[in-house]
Amino acid sequence: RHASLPVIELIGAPTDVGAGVRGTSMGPAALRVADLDTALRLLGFHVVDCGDLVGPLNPRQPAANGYRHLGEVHAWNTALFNAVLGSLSRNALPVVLGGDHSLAIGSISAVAQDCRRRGKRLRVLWLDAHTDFNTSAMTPSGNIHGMPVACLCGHGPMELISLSDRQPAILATEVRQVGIRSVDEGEKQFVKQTGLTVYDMRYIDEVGMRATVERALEGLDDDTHLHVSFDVDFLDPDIAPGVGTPVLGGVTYREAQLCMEMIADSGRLGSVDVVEINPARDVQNRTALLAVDLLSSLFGKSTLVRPTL
Ligand code: HAR
Ligand code: MN
Ligand code: MN
Ligand code: MN
Repeated sequence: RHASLPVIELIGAPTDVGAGVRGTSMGPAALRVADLDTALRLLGFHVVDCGDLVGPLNPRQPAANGYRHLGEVHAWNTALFNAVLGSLSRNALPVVLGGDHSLAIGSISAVAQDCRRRGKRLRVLWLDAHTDFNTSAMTPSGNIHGMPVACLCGHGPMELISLSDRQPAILATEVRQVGIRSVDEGEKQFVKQTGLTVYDMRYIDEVGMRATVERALEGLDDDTHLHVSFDVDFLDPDIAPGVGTPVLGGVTYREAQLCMEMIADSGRLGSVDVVEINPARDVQNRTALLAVDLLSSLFGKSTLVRPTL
């Protein structure tokens, strides 16, 4: 164990209230069964599993005023906001085990507030098939896991945009999205209008993952806190079938490894979400096992020493 490494705190958030498909509530258990803690300890980290947060069950209600389960999503995010803020105040590195991606509202609101307190800059790397930039006016589903980036940028219901001490919690210019390949029609216009930086799958096809991640991490300095929000549907469903909303044509195993290794090399990683693992859709826990493999790379595991390129 190395004293210079931060303590990693695992925070389970077993919920699917923000999703359309049930099952991401089993994500934290799947990651624990896949031995996430051991994988991180092997890299020299001190790992504290804080256990699971407690929140409301899925009431299986239809959308009301453009939102499904707004009260329940708010309850989970309030609990997560407090847990992540506590973890950061202890100078630990929180890893949120989701749960659906609506949880990023609470985790990133806490990260943003902690950055302001410390006078740090923030960069959010959003690894996802989806931009998650819907609002109640444009959502095709009412599922709030399709809305977290919009909420964080100040476009959403009062209870979800005002968790942190400032509104909006973050600026769109602090976000870089990678792996995108499913954007709804209204959402597409809103992404363009907002000027969100999106490196979609075509971009990765054309310039490669190396140049993509270089650009997404451009401008990081010693005082930047890097938050990685890892929606596992970023990965191609052939290698990661255990997700609620799989989209064809995702990131390959090698591309994902390179992406994680380059983030590790930046030395700026400060907090992580691992979300949207759905064990009910998985095959022998392979999606959680793959996530653990990739998280090891994200936290600095490499095959040998880093080659000089
Ligand atoms: N865009 C769709 C919607 O808003 C689905 C997006 C949610 N799925 C996710 N998020 N896994 O990344 O309903
Ligand atoms: Mn220990
Ligand atoms: Mn997502
Ligand atoms: Mn997604």
